[in-house]
Parts: sequence; structure tokens; C-alpha cells
Amino acid sequence: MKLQDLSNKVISGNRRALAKAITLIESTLDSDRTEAHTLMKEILPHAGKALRIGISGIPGVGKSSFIEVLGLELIKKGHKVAVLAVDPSSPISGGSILGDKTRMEELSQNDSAFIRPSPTTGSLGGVAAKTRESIYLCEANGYDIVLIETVGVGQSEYEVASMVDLFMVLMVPNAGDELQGIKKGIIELSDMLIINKADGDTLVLAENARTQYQNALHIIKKDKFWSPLVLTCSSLQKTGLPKIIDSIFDFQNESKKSGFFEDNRKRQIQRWLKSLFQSELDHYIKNDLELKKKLTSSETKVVNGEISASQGAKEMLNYLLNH
Ligand SMILES: Nc1nc2c(ncn2[C@@H]2O[C@H](COP(=O)(O)OP(=O)(O)OP(=O)(O)O)[C@@H](O)[C@H]2O)c(=O)[nH]1
Ligand SMILES: [Mg+2]
Repeated sequence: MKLQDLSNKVISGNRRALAKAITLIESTLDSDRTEAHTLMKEILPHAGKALRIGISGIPGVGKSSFIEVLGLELIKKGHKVAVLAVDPSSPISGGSILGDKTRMEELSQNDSAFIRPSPTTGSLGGVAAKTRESIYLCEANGYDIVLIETVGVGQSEYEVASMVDLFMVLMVPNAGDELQGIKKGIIELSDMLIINKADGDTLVLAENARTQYQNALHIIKKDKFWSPLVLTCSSLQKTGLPKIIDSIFDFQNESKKSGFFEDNRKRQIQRWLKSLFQSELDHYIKNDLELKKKLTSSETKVVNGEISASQGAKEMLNYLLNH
């Protein structure tokens, strides 16, 4: 398929073209990279329209099961739902694809849903960059909700939080240690905490956990328009969803009204640009042995105490500019 055809088809809502386009942007071949850039340029004016929601949580907390029921509910309300994954835990198997095929059985067969597992190549930074581009492609293809699942391990949840409009953390009700074992930074990033598995034997525990978290969280206020919410849910029994969905759209309305929504997207793209620029620079330096040697010589002088770090930095900049 010609590139122009591909981008036209992506924009016109063709699902196979979307899958193909994502495969193209995930490719690491140099020739594909050039095509991918052209494609992104074409689709960019059509991107940006979805509500982007990050869903994080430790393995087994029920993210995929939650996405299955949430996605189907959203589709019932007339939305189109794309699901992407950023999963650094298993670069070889491609994250939890096998689990997801069975956990998101109904959603994966729905015409209004598109599910794409995590790209398998490259470092987390690379995977995250591709996920950003995949979000744009899904938006250009007509999806108005993009859900991004990530396992709450290492950097991935920070990466995901930095590319979404709304960030959710799923938790399980654990007796006694509700406030432990979960990174404080992540709680501060979240707009909603969802206590999943609020059913059967753990129903009461989940309610107790909800109260405790809500009390601990009401002090945090995000940009004055939103206090993080704590809600319970059972993905198994499909309970708690209407409140979660209402809160999602409340958040969207409030953050748009307050200006946070737009500001946040601008900040995110600025940060992304900076990190892309940094990797372009690293790539440039790595491929120029002479320049690399000069920069290393400054570094050695700093390490040996011959010049100060700030002198060293200035010297390095000069080498780069006069190169
Ligand atoms: N009782 C109960 N079990 C649940 C619920 N949601 C998920 N489970 C079970 O929890 C297990 C893990 O669910 P997943 O949806 O695969 O969890 P996940 O967070 O996506 O897991 P990873 O992708 O491996 O990180 C499965 O056995 C589910 O059936 C729930 O609301 N209640
Ligand atoms: Mg999963």
C-alpha cells in the first residue's frame, strides 16, 4: 500500500490501515522510519481529539479485566475505544498479550474497539515514544477514548502518566497495609484510585481501603480543580462502573473548564520534544567519533579536577557549536 493510501485510510477510519500504520511506526528499519515520519506528519492534523486515560497497577490487580468491562460500557454509550499497552516487564513475549486475549475477549471482538499490545522492541523510552505516536494514529482513526494499560513497575507508569489526560491506579484491597507497597509519587500523579476486586470476601476490605485512601488523599488537590477520587469496583461482577464513568467525564469537563487540560497537553509535548531532542543529540554525538573524543577529553579534565564542571560544560558546548 502506498503511503498516501495508508494515511488516507487511517484518517477515514479503516481499522486494518490503523494496525498497519502502527506496525510501520514500531519498525526500527531506517527506511521505515522515514516513511513513519511522513505518515505522522499527514495524520497529525487529525489527532488530539480523544480522552487519553492511563491505567496502571501491579501485575494481577485486574487491569485487563477492568479495561474489558470499562471499554464495553463506554462503547454502549456510543464511544469508540482503543486500548494500547506499555509493558516493559516482558520484552520477549510482548507483555501480557496472551492474558489479554482471554481477559479482553468480548472487547477484542467488538467493532468499536481496537486493542494493540505493547511494542516489543527497544528500551522503555523507545516503547513509550511509539505509544505516543500510536495514540495519535488511534485518534486520527476515529477513537475518542484511548486507554493505555501499564504494569506498575519501574519507569513505565511515569512514562504513561506523562502522555495521558487522566491517570488511574488500580489497587487490590489488602488487609492492614492499604497505604504500603505503593509508590507515593504514583499516588500523587493519579486522578483516580480504583480499588478493584470489591466483591465476595474482599468487599468489606475494599470499602475500608476506600475510606482510608480517600482520607489520606483529600489533602492533595490537582491544580485546584480536582481532588483525587477513590472508588471501588468489581470487574468480575461488573459493579461500580457507572460512578467511575461519570467521574471520568466529570474530570474531562472540569479539567477543560479550568484550562488544565490544554495546559497539561502543552507541557507534555514540550517535555517530549526535549527528550526527543536529547536523543537526537546523543545519536549525533555517538556517530561522530572526533566530536565524541573532544567531549570525552573535557569530561576527563573535569573528573581529574583540572577544570570545574561548569568550565567543562562550556567547553563541551563550544566543541559542539564549532564542530
Ligand atoms: N474477584 C475478582 N477477581 C478479579 C477481578 N478483576 C480481575 N480479577 C482476576 O484477577 C486476575 C488478574 O486479572 P488481570 O485482568 O489479568 O490483571 P492485570 O492487572 O491485567 O494483570 P497483568 O496484565 O498480568 O499485569 C484474573 O484471574 C482475574 O480473573 C475482580 O474484580 N474480582
Ligand atoms: Mg493485563
